[in-house]
Amino acid sequence: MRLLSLQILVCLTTFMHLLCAADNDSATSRSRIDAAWKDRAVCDVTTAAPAPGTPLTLWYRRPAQVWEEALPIGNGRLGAMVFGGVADERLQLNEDSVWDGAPLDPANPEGLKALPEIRRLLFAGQNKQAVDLAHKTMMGRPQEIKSYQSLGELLIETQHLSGVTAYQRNLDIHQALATTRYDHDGVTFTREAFASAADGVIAIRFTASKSKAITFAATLKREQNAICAAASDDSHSLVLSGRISEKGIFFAARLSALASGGTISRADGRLIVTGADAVTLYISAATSYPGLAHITGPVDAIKPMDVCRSIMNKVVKKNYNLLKKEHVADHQRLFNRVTLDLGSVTPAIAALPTDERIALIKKHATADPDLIALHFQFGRYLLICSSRPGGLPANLQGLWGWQMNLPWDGDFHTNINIQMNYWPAESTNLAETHLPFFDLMDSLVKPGERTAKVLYGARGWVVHHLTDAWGYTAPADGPWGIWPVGGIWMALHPWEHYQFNNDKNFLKTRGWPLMQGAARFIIDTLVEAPAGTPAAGKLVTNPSHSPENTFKMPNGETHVFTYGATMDVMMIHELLSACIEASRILDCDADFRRECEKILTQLAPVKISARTGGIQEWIEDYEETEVHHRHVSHMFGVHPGSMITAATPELFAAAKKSLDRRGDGATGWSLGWKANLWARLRDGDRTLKLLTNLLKDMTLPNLFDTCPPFQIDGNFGACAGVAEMLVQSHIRTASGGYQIDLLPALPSTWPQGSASGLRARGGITVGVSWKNGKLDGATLLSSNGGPVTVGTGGRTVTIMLPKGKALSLSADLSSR
Ligand code: FUC
Repeated sequence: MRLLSLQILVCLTTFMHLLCAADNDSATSRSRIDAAWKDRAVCDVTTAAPAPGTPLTLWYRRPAQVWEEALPIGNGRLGAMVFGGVADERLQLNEDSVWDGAPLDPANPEGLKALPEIRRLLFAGQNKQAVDLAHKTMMGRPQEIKSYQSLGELLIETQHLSGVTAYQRNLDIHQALATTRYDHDGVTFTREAFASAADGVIAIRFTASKSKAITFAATLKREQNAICAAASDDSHSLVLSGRISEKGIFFAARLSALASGGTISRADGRLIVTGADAVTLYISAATSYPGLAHITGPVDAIKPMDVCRSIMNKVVKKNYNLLKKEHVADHQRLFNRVTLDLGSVTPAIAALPTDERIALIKKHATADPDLIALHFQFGRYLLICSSRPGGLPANLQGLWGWQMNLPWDGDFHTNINIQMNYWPAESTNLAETHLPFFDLMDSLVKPGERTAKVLYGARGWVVHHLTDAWGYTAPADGPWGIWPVGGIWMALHPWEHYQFNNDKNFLKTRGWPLMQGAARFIIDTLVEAPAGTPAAGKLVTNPSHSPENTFKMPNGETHVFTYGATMDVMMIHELLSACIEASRILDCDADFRRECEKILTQLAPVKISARTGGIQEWIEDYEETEVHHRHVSHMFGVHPGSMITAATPELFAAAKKSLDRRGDGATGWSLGWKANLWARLRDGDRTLKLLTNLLKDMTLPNLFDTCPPFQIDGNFGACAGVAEMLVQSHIRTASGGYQIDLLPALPSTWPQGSASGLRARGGITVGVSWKNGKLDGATLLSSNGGPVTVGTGGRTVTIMLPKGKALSLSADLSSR
C-alpha cells in the first residue's frame, strides 16, 4: 500500500516537475506557477481548529492560496513565506543579498556642464526646457538598477489530498514560530517553521500523533538560473545553486533532512521521507555578495555551497529542541521589550481568525483595538525578522519577495520608504535593527562622493531617490529621480539613533561622518535665488522637487521640477541644526559648525500659502495637480522632523490645514505617514482614523501592508504611529533637553490601556497606563539619570531621574 502511495507520489512529483520546467521557459509565467502549486488538498473548513489561545498570533482557517496570504518568518538575512499547504506545502525563500546587478559608475559628467543652465531655466520659470536638458544630461548611465530576487522555494508534497479536518495555520509573533496543524485519517499532523538568527537556518519540524505516519517528498526549486541536485557529501541533502546572471553573484541553498524512524531516500531530485515519527528539515543559504562594507562586486573566494555546508554541519549536530529554545529566547530578547494593551474585544471577535477580523473593519469601519495592537507588534516582529546587525537593511518588501523582478525592484527607495522602515526602530525599542541602515549609508559614501563630484562639482556624498545593494547613487527612473537630497534625509537617522541612545562613541565614529558628509554636499550645492524670484537672496536647492507631486504653472504647464521645494528647506534645516548640536557634543569641527549656522540664517523660509492657508509645498505658491497626492513631503517638519510643533503655532495650524486638504486616503505607506503626522498634531481620533483606513483598505490577509502591491513601509509607519500616539519626545526644552509627552494623541475610543518599554529621546524607557482616557501612571527609566521634563494633558513638570533605576509617576505626574 505504502509502495503504491509512494509510486503515486513520485508520479505526481514528476508531473509537477514537468509543469514547472515548462513554466521556466517564460519570464511572465509566475502566475501559472502559482496556480500549479495550489494546494491540492480538500480541507473541511467547517471543522477548523479554534483560536490558538495566544494573543500575539495571526491565524487562519485554510492554507494560503496566494503569496499575500502566506506568513513571513525571517532571521534578518534568511526568510520564508510559509503557505501552510496540506498536500502541497510551499515555503518561498529569500536571502537578503540575492541582488541582481553590480557596482556601476553611473554619474553623468555632462550634468555638471549643464547644471548652471538648468538652474537658470528653473529660476526663470522655463521648467520644460530645464527638465529636457536635465533629462538629457543628468540621468545615471545606466539610469536603472537591477532587482532584489527570490532565492527559490521549498516544495513539499504529502499524500493528504482529502479528508482533512481541524485545520489551522498560525504565526505566533511572540515566539516567531509559524505552525500548520490538521487531522488526516485520524492522525494530527503538525509542522512548525522558524528562521533562527542564532544558528543561521530555517527549520521545519514535522510531527504526528501516531508513529510512522510522516511521509512526504521535498525539493528546492527556483524559477530561473539555478539547478537543484543531490549533495555529494550527504545522502539526506539537496543543494540548489546558481548564478544570478553572467557576471552576477553566485548563490546556494542547502536542504537537509533528519528523521526519527522511517527512511529518507532521494529520487528525481527530491528527498523522500517515508514512515517517519518526526522529521526536521533545515535550510541554509549563502551568496557571493561581498557585504555592504566592500561592494566591489561578487567575491570569487566566497563559495556559497561551502558556506551552506558548513552552516548545516553545525546545525545537524544540534538537538532540535535546544535550537528552537535558543531561537525563541533570541527573538524574545528583542520582541519582549515592549508590551501594548489597547483594550480587549468581545470573546466573539477574539475568536475570529485574522483575515476575518480585517474583514470586520471593512464592515463596521472601526478597528478593534486588539487588532491594532497586534498590527503594532507585527510591525516590530517584521523589523526584527528583516533587519539584524550584519545584514542588509529592510528593503521595499523587507526581506520577502517571490519575483525575479520585484515591484520597484524591491530596492531601497530614499524619498520616504526606507526611512519609514526605520521609524519604529528607536521608539519601539529595537535600536539594533537600525544598524543595517547605517551600514547601507556607509556603503553609499564612496560612490556618493563620486556622484557629488562628477554631477554637481560638490564635496560630500549624495544619493538620489533610490539605491540598491551595489551603491547606486545617480538619478534613476526619470527626471523625478533627480532628487539630490536622499542622503540628507538618511543622515538624520544616525542622529536619531544618538538622540535615543546617548551613545557618544556611535555619534563620533559613525553618525558624525555620515551627517557631515551629507551636509557638506548640500552646503556646496545650495544656490542663491536671483532677484525677481519669491526667495530672492535666499539659499535654495536647484533642481528640486516635492517628491513625485506635480504642480500647475501660470502658463498652464504641469511640472514636477522646480527649485527650493519646501521639503528640501525643512530637511536641510533639520540636518544643519543636528550638525550644529552634534559638533558641540563632540567638541569638533567648529569652523564647519559656524558654516552651518550661517547657512541656516540664509536658507529660504517655510511659507504659509495665501491660497490654502496650509504649508506651501513649493517655494512659489503653485497649485498641486493632485490635491490628494500620496506624498506629504511638505509635512516633513512635523514628522519625522521637529521644526513644526505647538511652539510654532502658525505653522502648526497651517500643517493641520495642509494635511486635512490631502485627505485620509492613499497608499499604505502614505496612510502610515499621515498617522504619524496626526499624532504629532495631537489629534488621536484622526490618527486612529488613518490607522483604521490602513487596516481596512491597505492591509493584506497576512497583515502585510499594500501600496498596492505589498510594500512593507506601511507596516513600519503604522507601528511607529501607534508609538507616537502614546509617547513623544521630539520637543526641545529651554535647557536643550527633550520633553517627554505622555499620551499626546490618545483616541477617545481607547479609554483604558497600557504600554511598557517604549523609548524616548535622551535614553529613557517609558511605561504608561491610562484610565478613562487620562494618564493613570507612568514609569521612566533613564540610562544616564538627570532632569527631565514630562508632560501630559497640558501640564508639564520637571523631575530628576535616577541613573538606571525606574521612577514611577502618578496620574498627576508626581513621583510615587
Ligand atoms: C515612492 C512612492 C510609490 C512607491 C515607491 C516604491 O516612489 O511614491 O508609491 O511607494 O516609492
